[in-house]
Amino acid sequence: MYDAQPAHKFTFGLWTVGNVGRDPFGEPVRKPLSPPEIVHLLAEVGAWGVNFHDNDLIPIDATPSERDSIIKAFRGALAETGLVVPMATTNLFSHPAFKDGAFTSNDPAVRAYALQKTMAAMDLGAEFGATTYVFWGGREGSESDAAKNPLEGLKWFREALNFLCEYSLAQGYNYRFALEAKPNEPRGDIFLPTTGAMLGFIETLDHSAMVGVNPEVAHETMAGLNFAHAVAQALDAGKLFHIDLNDQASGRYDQDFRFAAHNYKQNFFLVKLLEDVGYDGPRHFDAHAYRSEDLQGVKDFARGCIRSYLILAEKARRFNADAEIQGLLAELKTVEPAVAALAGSYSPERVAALKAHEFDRTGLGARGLGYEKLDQLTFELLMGVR
Ligand code: DIG
Ligand code: MN
Ligand code: MN
Ligand code: MN
Repeated sequence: MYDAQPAHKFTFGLWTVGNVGRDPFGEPVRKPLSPPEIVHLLAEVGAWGVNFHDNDLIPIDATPSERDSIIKAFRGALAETGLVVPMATTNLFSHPAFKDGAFTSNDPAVRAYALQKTMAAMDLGAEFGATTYVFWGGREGSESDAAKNPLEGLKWFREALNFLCEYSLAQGYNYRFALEAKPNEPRGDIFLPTTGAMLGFIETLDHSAMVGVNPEVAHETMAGLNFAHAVAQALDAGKLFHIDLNDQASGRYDQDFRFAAHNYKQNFFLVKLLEDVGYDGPRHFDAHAYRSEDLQGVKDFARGCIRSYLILAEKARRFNADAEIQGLLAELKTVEPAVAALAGSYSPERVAALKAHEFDRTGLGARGLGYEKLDQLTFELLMGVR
């Protein structure tokens, strides 16, 4: 019941199980794994696909012959395991050149270099059949707003995305762009900090139809927001093009925990939402093992991401089949015919009916809604006692 199938489309980035445990206060604790080693590890734990930043696969200073042999070895591992590459992205945050951002750097040479690097990375992703291209603007922000006018930052970001949409179309790539929001870290503030902000920004782009979002659990949680609500807004707008699953304690730095490692309840409602709507995109785990872990621990981490998702999906099925829970929900949906007639879109008849209707606001206020029982039943279902 909790074994991954290809239809689940579980994916991991090379940088996730390849994370060597470096943090701002400590050196690596694990030896690096090569891309083929990562591909085989992901196949072993049941992943369907693997994603990469350009420099996860090809080191920024690789020679052309080194690049060719890396690509050959990676392609060989994909062929041996059957893993696919659904998503690619660009590392526009590690090299010092991007210390003040990439597309929104004050330096036009850096902005131009970011375009060049992204086009090359898009070419690389297309070589492996990637159809989603993620943009996470980790350095697109500021510590002091004295240094950069946020309006100018947004203009530059829009110019870059408009240019790269044109490039994708001109190349005949089948990319959909997915913008990933984060409120801060590594910058003091990152532009377009939430999925909602991204959805608003997308509508200002020349090719907004090919641009959606890649919400991440940890990032909306860092902003103190309800992640399932952010995903619902993306789904409502037809813009959930990808999703980064992990977990996070609110009010902390970006922890990128194993999926559902911290907030079972929030992630239950997220999985229920995705399963209820029949989400058919990749279920991407953008997370990494605790720094305490060795290679076995990294495999435990990856298996845990998958099993936790499947366990919560089974809980969602039980929630939907639970007679007592569904009975309570049905009661909430019970509406008197006279009130039901008031629903619907604007019409002069409806205006007249609304103006004429006698509402019993005392009765409306006095009605008990049964949410305590409903939430307790949900808790008991999650705790396995029903
Ligand atoms: C941060 O969560 C970002 C980077 O890991 C990457 O650019 C993107 C892809 O999932 N998420
Ligand atoms: Mn993150
Ligand atoms: Mn991350
Ligand atoms: Mn992410």
